[in-house]
Amino acid sequence: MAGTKFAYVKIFELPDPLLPGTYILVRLDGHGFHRLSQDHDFVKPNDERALQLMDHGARDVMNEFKDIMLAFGESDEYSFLFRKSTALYNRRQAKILTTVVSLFTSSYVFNWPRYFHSLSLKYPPSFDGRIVLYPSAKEVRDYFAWRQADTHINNLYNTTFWALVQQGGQTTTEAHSTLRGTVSKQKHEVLFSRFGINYNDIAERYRKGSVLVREKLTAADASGITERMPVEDDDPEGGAGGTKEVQSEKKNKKPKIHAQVQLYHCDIIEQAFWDARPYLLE
Ligand SMILES: Nc1nc2c(ncn2[C@@H]2O[C@H](COP(=O)(O)OP(=O)(O)OP(=O)(O)O)[C@@H](O)[C@H]2O)c(=O)[nH]1
Ligand SMILES: [Mg+2]
Repeated sequence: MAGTKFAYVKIFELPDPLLPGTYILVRLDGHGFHRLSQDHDFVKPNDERALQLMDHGARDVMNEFKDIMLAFGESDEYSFLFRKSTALYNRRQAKILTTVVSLFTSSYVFNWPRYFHSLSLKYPPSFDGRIVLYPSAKEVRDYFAWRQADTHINNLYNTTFWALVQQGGQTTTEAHSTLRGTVSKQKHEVLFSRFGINYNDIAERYRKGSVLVREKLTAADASGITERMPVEDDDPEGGAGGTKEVQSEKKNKKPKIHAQVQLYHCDIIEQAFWDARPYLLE
């Protein structure tokens, strides 16, 4: 079609490159999930099926885009961190954002029956998305700390709120007013003294959210891992080029390293998580 008198309209399509050498963070969030969760009888405060479906979508995204090093999910949102040197789609903003969000959404719909079985989707869900660029590792770490702190605050509130309603017989209005102005310690006390619930005994998935990490593992490491969803191996690391003999010599010397996407529900605010994985921010 090139060369037609209509082709000039192409000049209205402007480039939208993302600044080089910065961390690309994509965050998506379920659109209208307050209603969707009610319409599909999500368990309150946390629906294991819904959270696992979110994790599945995020894993599909990470298996497709190998430059995503880390993802964090809670409730109806997921954040993805690309390595700062990524050249994906020449760092075109719209292309990266729309492809990530649409792949996640189609995975959510595609895999829905795997988690919700005979409970069918009543209408098509959608997710919004945004890209934020971060200049240094500090902002990236603080971003993930912010999201995990949010998970904690929301989950403590929701757990106490629904205990008051479901076990304490309060109306939702009463539960809201019971909790108004309370600090975290008071919510812990309500949970323990009224309902015998020790907040720290609640599943880590709910307290800490989901952390998907592209881990570098030796075969020995990998065999010791117990919590794992079905994964695809990334391309094994190792030098390309050189003769076959040189390559096989290398293989004999170095343990074979695989990058695999692992799911954790661990602390990512503390230094230890990042110290153990310096490559995430390199
Ligand atoms: N019962 C239940 N509800 C959930 C769960 N996860 C998410 N939700 C619902 O999803 C909402 C997500 O919050 P928001 O993203 O602020 O609300 P939203 O309705 O999606 O609004 P927009 O994102 O602005 O479109 C929560 O407020 C809950 O109502 C879950 O595991 N169980
Ligand atoms: Mg939402």
